[in-house]
Amino acid sequence: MDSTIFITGATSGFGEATARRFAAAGWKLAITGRREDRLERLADELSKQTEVVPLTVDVRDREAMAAAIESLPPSFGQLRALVNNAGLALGIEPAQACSLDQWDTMIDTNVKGLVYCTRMLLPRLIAHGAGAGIVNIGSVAGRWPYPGANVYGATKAFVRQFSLNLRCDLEGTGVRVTDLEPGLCESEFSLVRFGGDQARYDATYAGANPVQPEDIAETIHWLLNMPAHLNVNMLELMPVSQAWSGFSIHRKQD
Ligand code: NDP
Ligand code: 8X3
Repeated sequence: MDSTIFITGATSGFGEATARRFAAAGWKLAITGRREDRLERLADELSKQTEVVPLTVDVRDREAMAAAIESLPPSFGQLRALVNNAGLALGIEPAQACSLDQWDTMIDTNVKGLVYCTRMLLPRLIAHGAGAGIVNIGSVAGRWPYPGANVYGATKAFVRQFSLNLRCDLEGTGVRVTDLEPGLCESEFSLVRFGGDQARYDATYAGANPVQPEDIAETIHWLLNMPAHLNVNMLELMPVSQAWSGFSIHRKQD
């Protein structure tokens, strides 16, 4: 049987690199994103290698997601893999200075969008059975607190717990679930987070030799090609240049 993969957020960064990696490996792809021009361009390019179905859809729009999934051709009736990747961070201000609209957008995308895709695609993954897998893109921000991560980090903590809970519910189906938690990775993520500020983007990655989207794609490919009896529950991945600093202590001034 052909291998099929559904990747959300394939118009840039990890999702795009993952689409390229799996197309090169001969898997059939369903790819999503809101930016239709980019999605169509990628689909045209990868169609030379494999069957690609581009679905221009916002993961926050539950009805549109359902319609998009319903429109998949019969060859996607069974899915071997789902990569829940679409997501974003907006801002890095302290909670007391944050915009509630930005918090809504992160929760709607990173939490609600991810659970919509998962719930809607679970029957197709279960129909595949042994060897099928979900990779949810969490983050180090879901595990380690840092100033300004407030709601973004909390959405990724949700992703981790949801992934672990899915493992319990999917027992006996053969479907595996991994929460992949990257650290500093170079992608448009930081342009989005900093509202298009190129100088802040450059400063984020300067001299850090960050993880690249292709590294994430390779990791996802490895995860989804492990022997069918193995499940990597959580995987945290950082560049060697990144580590933790100590506790912060605010001291009274005399
Ligand atoms: P990019 O900004 O390069 O890619 C984000 C992707 O998500 C784009 O394809 C974008 O497509 C899509 N997306 C965003 N919002 C929506 C939406 N409402 N509906 C559909 N698609 C959406 O960032 P990355 O590749 O770095 O990020 C991918 C994932 O990895 C995110 O979940 C992010 O939180 C996570 N992550 C990133 C890290 C990093 O340092 N870069 C580290 C750890 C985790 P479009 O705009 O066309 O809709
Ligand atoms: C992205 C990694 O450290 O910028 O999830 O939050 S971080």
